[in-house]
Order: sequence, then structure tokens, then C-alpha cells
Amino acid sequence: MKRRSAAAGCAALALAACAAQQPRETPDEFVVRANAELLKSGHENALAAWTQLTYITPDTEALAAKAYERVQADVGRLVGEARAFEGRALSANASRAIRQLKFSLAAPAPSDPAKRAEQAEIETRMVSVYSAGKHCPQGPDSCLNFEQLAQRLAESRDPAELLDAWAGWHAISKPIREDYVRFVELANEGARGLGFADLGELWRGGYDMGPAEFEAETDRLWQQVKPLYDGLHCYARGKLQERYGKALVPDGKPVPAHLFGNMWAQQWNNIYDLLEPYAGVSDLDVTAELVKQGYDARKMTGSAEAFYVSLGFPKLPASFWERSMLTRPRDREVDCYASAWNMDTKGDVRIKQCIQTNEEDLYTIYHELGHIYYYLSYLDQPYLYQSGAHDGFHEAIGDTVNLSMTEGYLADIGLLGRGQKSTREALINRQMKVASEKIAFLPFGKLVDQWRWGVFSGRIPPDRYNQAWWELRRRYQGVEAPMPRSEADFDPGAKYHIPGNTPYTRYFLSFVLQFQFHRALCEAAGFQGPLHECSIYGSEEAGRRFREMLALGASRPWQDALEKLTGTRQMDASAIVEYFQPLMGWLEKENHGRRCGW
Ligand code: X8Z
Ligand code: ZN
Repeated sequence: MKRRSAAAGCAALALAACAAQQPRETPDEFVVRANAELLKSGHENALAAWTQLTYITPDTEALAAKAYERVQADVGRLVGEARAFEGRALSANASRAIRQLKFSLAAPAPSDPAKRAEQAEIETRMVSVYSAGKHCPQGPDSCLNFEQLAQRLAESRDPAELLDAWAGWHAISKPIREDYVRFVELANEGARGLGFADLGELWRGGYDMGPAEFEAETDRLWQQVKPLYDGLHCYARGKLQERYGKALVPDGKPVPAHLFGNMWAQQWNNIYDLLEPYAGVSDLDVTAELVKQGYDARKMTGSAEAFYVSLGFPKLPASFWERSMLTRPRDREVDCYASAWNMDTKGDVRIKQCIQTNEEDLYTIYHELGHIYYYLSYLDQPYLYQSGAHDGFHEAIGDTVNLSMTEGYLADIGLLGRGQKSTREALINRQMKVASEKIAFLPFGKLVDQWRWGVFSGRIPPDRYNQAWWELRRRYQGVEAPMPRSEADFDPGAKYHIPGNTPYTRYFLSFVLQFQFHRALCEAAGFQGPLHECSIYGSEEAGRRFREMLALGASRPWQDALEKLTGTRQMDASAIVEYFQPLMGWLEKENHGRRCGW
């Protein structure tokens, strides 16, 4: 404690010089202190943020901004103090911990307290505006929130109604634009203060390789998976033409973005009925069974827990059930976006999700519990190592489990009838369903940060925000805006992770990695057969291998963690290609004669 007040007492000096006046603190001692300080402010921040997002009012917003500001101030100060060790030989642990410290914030703030406060307020406000977003097509009594609009996009097949839902939601982000412009200025200043050229360089730098090398890695992976997407896009456009006609969905052109059953056209599972290759062959309707069997949020979460327990993970702590928010409360504004929380890095873990009884939310709760079980697996690590090997690992855990929710598994737990047909037709149907989530997502997973990297570097200035967004969506996804857009709009802001400032490349990486993990775990489980039929449900050995990797947290470079589980040190798309081999062969024939591309 003394040291802290000494440091605070010489505030007029540069922080590094200030720290240099404490010659007795070794780098390793510094790391111990940094862990303790960050744990304290991180916990307070988590409590305030949780309260704000589960009870949005101007008061909770102000308190959350204050707590967040403290974390940013602590990180900025500690990074400054760590400069005293530059040029010195550090232990492997001190060097890694200091590296983690630099990359610990998604948006560092400027050192000027007034600007720091401004940034914290802006970030908090952007999320609040997004979360409270509503579309009121017929006046104030007709307002629809995000879930209602998303449901409309998923279920309606009337182009006018789809367009209304799409346009309504894309209007809520207009007021976020101005805040976002200022946020970029402030966060860039914060990143420069930590020694980065801009915030994008900081984001790309957190992967145990240089930022340029990382960017090249993402391009390499994209080239590996692009043929899968091209085939699926061609087929989907053909099917959408059958439903909506060539006037709305023309040949050789990008497809209007409101027709895919999803607000961002990022996953197409909601239009599986339109995409289904062989009608009447399979009954894959899990939602109907969930409803029939009276599954509520708790029961769905319990089902996910049981999967992890079958792998040898512990049961969820009682506090998880007491403190999580699993449904939308009726009496207040909340942020319903699904997320998993590690409150105190000591076992207070929670989920915030507004679970509805349907298949999509079932998969999401399994995804979220993946985060929770990662948190619980690395509780013994120091604070700065309590994160994923990289952020894509964190996203991939629950999704790896999702890949094991095969027909066999769903039948085991009574959500699908036994004796699903095992014909080639049934297999292609099933693969189409998984592809509509996993392959459809890949270009979106990549482009969101292509946009932000450009924004942070200044290559995309504010007066080109929207235009550049749609250029990327057209280039990568082959979709286009369903109505005229201008720079008065702020369409990127209609995606949670933009106002929420959550880096997005993590999901792109996750969608590649999860197949790598799945293949390795299936091997560990002794499964023999095609990858798409494997479920690791009930395999203690797969669970043991999984936990071995998870327990490392961020204590080692991610390549070590990957090697531990898969035997390779490279992210690689060969497993996703292998998984979808049957569908790809089928699509090649099916697309014959179609004019693919856009
Ligand atoms: O945001 C999420 C999770 C929470 S970490 C539900 N995902 C991305 C998205 O929905 O945009 C999972 C898949 C991609
Ligand atoms: Zn996630």
C-alpha cells in the first residue's frame, strides 16, 4: 500500500520516472502487485457493469462509467510503471505478465483524466442506446425491441415485413455515430499512450506474433475457407430466388441482406426451411420438442451444464444460479446480449442472457457455458493470465461442444426422435443445417474488424464509415443493403460488438479453431468415423484433454496451448474442410449450371 501512495505522491513526474524511484521493487514483485491491484479494480468494475447492464438507469450508467474509468486509469498507470523495466532481462513470467497487461483493455484511455472520463461515458452510453433500441412502426404503442425484430426476420417470409424489421433496427444506431467518432479519437490516443500506432495495431498485436503477421494469418485462413462459402452462397442465392424471384434476388449480384433470417445475414440457420436440400427427409425441429417438453431458461441451462459435467467438469456453483440473469425481466431495461461473466476470478461466474425456448438459444447457452467453464478451469492462474490462450480460444470452447450436439446426442437427451434416417439425403440435410451457421458466418467474422482496423488507422474516415461497411459486406459476404443508405446512417453500429467495442476477429478464429478442437477431442474420445458424426458427450478422456488446455489460461503463448490439445502450433482450416466434405461434394454438383459469384 505504501508503494501505491508513494507513486501517487509524485504525480507531477512522468509515471515511468516515478516508478523508477522505487528501486526495491523487482519486476516479479511488480507483477504480483499489478495482479492484486487489477483484481481489485476489475472486480469493482465487474460489479458495476453487471448492475448497469441488468438494470439500465442513468444512475447505474454513471456508476459503471466511474468503475470502468478506474480500471483504465490503473492499467495506464501500471503500463507506465512497467516502462522502468524496459531493457532489463526479465523472468519469463514477468515478461509475459507485462505483455498481457498491455493488451488487457479493448480500449485504453488517454492519460488526461477529463478525456478518460469522457471516453468511459461514451462507451457506456453507446451500449445503453443500443440495448434500449426500439422500432415503433405504428407509433409509441407499437414498439418492438431487438428480440422481437430478430424473431420477425427469422420467421417472416414477406419481403416488405422483413424490410421493415431490418430498417427499423438499422435506424437505432444513427444516434451512436457521433459518439463512435469521438470514441475512436479517444481510444486511439489511449493506444498511442501504450506505444501502439492506433487501436487496431493493439488489437492485432495480442496474438503472440507481430500485428502484420497476424493480419496475414487471418487472410491465409480466409483463403482456406473461402471456397466453402462461395459454394454455399451460390446455392443459397438460388434457393432465395426460388422463394423471392429474380427481381429481388438477381443472378450474379449480391443478395439483399434482409432475406437471410438474421439481422446481419451472419448466420442462415433461420432460413433452413428454404435451404433444405431434401424436403420431408429429416425432422430436425428441436424447438418444437423444447416447447412440448416445457423447457424453460433454467432447464435449458441445466441441459448445457449436464453436457460439461459428462466430460468431467464440475457442476455450476450455487451462486451461478442465484446471480445469473437468464430471462428478460419485465420491469426494467436490461442489456439482453448473451454474455458470460467472471466477476471476481474466484468462482463468482454468471450468465446474462434472455433465453427463449428455441433451438438457437439452446445452442447459445451451451456456447456461454463454454466461457464459464474456461473461467472455472483457470481460476488458479494469476489475474493477468485469467483469459483465453487467445480470445478466439475463449469463443471456441462452447462452439466445440455445439459441434457434438449431433442427432445422436439430441436423441439421447430426448430432443429428437430416435431412428433418424441415416441416408445420404438425411446427411446432406444435416450438413446444410450446420453449414448455414458455421460456413455462412466466416466472411462476417472476418469483415467486422477489417472495417474497424480501417477506422482506427484513419484509412476509413467518418465520412466513409457507412460506405466502407457496405463495400466490405459486398466483397466478403456477397450481400448488399436492401434499401438506399447514406452517411446519415451508421449501420455498423446496429451490430452489438461495435457500440460494445468487442473485438470480432476472435469469432472468425473460433469458427476455424472449433473444428480443430473437435477433431482432436474426437480422437481423444476414441471416435472412429467421419468427423461430422462424432459427439464427445460422456467422454472423460476428451474432457481431461480439454481441461488440460483450458487450465493454462493465458500463461503460455497460444501456440503451446493449441499444441497440447491438437499436436500442431498453427491454426488451420483443414478440419472444417474435412467436416463438410460430403456437403461440398454435393454442392459442386448442385451448383452446376448456376451462375455463381457476385
Ligand atoms: O456474440 C456472440 C456470443 C457471445 S460471445 C453469443 N457471438 C457472435 C455473434 O453473435 O455475433 C457468437 C457467434 C458470433
Ligand atoms: Zn462468446
